[in-house]
Amino acid sequence: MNRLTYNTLLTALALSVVVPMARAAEPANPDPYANETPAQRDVRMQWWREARFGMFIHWGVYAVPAGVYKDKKGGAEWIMAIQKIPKAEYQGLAKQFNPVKYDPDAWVRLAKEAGMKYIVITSKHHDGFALFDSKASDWNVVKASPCGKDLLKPLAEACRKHGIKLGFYYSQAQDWCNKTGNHVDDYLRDVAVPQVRELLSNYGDDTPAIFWWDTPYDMTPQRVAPLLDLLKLKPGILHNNRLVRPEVGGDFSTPERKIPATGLGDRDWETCMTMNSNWGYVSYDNQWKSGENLIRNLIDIASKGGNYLLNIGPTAEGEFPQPCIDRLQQVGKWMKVNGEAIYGTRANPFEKLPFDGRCTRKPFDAAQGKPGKLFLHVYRRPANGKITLPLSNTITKAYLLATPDAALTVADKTITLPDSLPDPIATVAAVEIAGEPVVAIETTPAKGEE
Ligand code: FHN
Repeated sequence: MNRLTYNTLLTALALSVVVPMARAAEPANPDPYANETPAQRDVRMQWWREARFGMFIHWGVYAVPAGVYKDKKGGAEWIMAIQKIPKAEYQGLAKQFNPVKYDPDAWVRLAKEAGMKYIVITSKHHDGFALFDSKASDWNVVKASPCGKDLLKPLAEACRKHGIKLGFYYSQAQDWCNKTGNHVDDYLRDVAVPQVRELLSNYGDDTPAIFWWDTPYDMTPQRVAPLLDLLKLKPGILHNNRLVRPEVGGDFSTPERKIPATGLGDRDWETCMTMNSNWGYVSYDNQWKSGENLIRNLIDIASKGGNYLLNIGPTAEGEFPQPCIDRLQQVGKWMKVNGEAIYGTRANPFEKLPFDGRCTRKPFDAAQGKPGKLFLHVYRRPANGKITLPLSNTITKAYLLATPDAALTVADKTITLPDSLPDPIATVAAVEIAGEPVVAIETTPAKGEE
């Protein structure tokens, strides 16, 4: 074999070894839950599915104009964009953002008394103003406002004290002050990624429990990869579907201001909703939803297997508007009696309910020796006071959650309600059944069988 052929062979041999090693290794999937099993996911989601009810808080410099700028009404948290306020002028408003009445412990107690189990607060909305101390941008509450202190830290401490989970909302793609032009990649590199790292690192091992992305404009899998990867800083953290479009990823979908007619199948979901007509505080917005409406929304959402994230827009001084407090207390009063029919429940098993109301349920738990329970949320008492359930199961017991020691009359599949119902908004009857509900399919009798 001549020298040339020998060298050629050696080179080919070397390349046959080197090339595979040199081939770029497949980039690791940035999604921290890419390899999660359904059972692992159920464990991670359990507290959130149990919670069913949370508080959304939209708070920032936009609470200063509170919907009015130079005597013109329009916009809440979007006022800068809607009223085309020049950046320097808008940033000047931060000099008036001094929440001297901010009492995070009181906020958390109000949420807890309402029956809420978690809070999601806007750490940075589209205007770019951060409610936290950030090294990535001076446009934040510590450096740009007389407040001069991080507002998330005391809230995290109050949530920890009262056993409420805390989540951070973060607008990862829109930023009207920090992002110049369309340099989205520069913005992500210089502001969004460093700030998300700060939010995931600086508020304790348990905080945030949720990351709530929003408006994924111009987001691509490549652009969001570093943000997804950062979630590994908080093992077990939940995040929503709004990091990137199509909004099908994350741990739960987020229908906004609406309740899906029949839920979203097996997908976890959370309806976020304003208490009046705006997310951020608007001084003249008195379109408050009634307490009855809010309670029935909560029931309706739980009966379809979802969570309710109900919004508060605090004032620039750091207070919840009184109509919000009144409604939170009214919902809390109902939850004190009926929370068992909401927390940790699953969707209504029936095609059609034989009464005016909704149904939630808790599964039969053999390990704990707990019977299956149906919760009938009765909005209006049937004229004859009777409800016959299309069930094959045996009904072993029935009682109102308001009067658990007073058994209701049960005759086969029919329960008889008291002459008057204790709660005009929704009276809940708990119906214990043997096993998981087996819904009797209503069949119209064939010809001649009538
Ligand atoms: O543009 C935001 C809006 O201001 C608000 O934060 C809602 C809450 O879900 N999200 C976006 C609109 O979908």
